[in-house]
Amino acid sequence: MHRKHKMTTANNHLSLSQSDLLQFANRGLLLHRWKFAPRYVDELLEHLPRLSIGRSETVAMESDGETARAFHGGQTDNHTFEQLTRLSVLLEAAQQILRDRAYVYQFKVNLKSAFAGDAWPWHQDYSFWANEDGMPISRALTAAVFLDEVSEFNGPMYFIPCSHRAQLPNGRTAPTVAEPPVTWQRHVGSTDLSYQTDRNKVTELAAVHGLVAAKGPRGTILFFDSKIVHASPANVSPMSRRILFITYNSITNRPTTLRRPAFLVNRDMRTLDVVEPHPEIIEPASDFLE
Ligand SMILES: O=C(O)CCC(=O)C(=O)O
Repeated sequence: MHRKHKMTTANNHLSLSQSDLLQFANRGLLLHRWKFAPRYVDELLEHLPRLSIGRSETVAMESDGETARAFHGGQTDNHTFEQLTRLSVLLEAAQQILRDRAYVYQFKVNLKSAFAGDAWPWHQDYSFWANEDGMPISRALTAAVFLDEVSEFNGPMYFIPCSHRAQLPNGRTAPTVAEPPVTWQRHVGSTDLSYQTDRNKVTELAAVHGLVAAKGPRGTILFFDSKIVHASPANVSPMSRRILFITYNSITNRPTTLRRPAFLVNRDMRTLDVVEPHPEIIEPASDFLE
């Protein structure tokens, strides 16, 4: 699809408002008032296979050994995805929340295939980034872009609002400490995810703050804090649930340990210029968090 992009700074009507920023600070998650239009989601889906072709080492598999669970990285080699990471509705918003210039720390698509997409146990993303990559502080966030409609049926993400402000250990709390080897697949796996949030803590936090399920139409944009406690159930439905995730990190918060592969921890830490989306690829979103 041809799009006329112009390089610019903030386009005010697409920017986050003060109340958006307050909501993110308080709850640790925010639904954007804008979403991507179906024709743009179609364009992203058309390019999706290119994130895996010839890049099998970057693809995580489900435990059945047959179904792809997630594609990692590849955005820097693909113009469509590279441009996506720069769009103001994502990058500008991330920079507003982080109050700093940002770069792409991680880029992935979780595929949650029909019938086969497995669960994600309760965890905080920052546990991985702190322990594995030496990310100094939690000044990072993730933008989720829904490539399929997400409903109560196809494995929506569950969040505990406000849990990003709880004092939780960043360490490994899964009952899997002694199991070598800790490969990168254990950072994206289902039952054996390396860093999980203690179930007693999840129970306590959920009793105070409740849970929300992130549901919405294709093109929905959702931001969540690197420390918010989240999970998702298996997808037993006949509908796939593909979500594209872009993690933005502050340029002053670069990781100190680069031992994981570049497709998990992007080595290109240069700041990005914001690109304004063509008006036809953006439309107002309606509320969906329950
Ligand atoms: O895709 C999902 O349902 C969960 C993803 C997630 O928790 C993560 O990538 O950290």
